[in-house]
Amino acid sequence: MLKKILSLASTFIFVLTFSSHAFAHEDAAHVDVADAWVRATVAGQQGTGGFMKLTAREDLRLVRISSPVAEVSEIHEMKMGANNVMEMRPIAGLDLPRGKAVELKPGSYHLMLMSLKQTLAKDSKIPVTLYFKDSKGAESRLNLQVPVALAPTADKASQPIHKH
Ligand SMILES: [Cu+2]
Repeated sequence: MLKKILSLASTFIFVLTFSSHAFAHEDAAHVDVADAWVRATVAGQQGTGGFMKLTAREDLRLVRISSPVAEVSEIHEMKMGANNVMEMRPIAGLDLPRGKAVELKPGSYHLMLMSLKQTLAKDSKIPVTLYFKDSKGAESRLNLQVPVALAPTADKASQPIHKH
């Protein structure tokens, strides 16, 4: 009987711990997210980018992303290629050293949503899930509702969505 109570108590504590994380549902990664936004699209547009500042509370690596609004979701890097042309390409992962803010921004690292299933209207929000691996290879994830905006400072929708 005591055992049962103890196990119930620990379940309760577990639930409390996780639900106190305002923005993270399920098995939340230890990552703070700030200034997240996804660029709005026009009808028929195939792809768009997502941007945010990620600060991990332990050494983590962003290994993949997903969103129900896109057939294909990738982590991209943009940099100057040959002939002084900006090029972007998918990368296998993005290291997030503990305590260091890593910025995903236009012209640099970004989340790439392709083969969009819908137009992303300004001032709406879309679900995006980030998947991380820690130094031991354990996976965790973070479910976000990311504001859709025209530019980072266009309006309030692009203000930080995750605060402690
Ligand atoms: Cu891209």
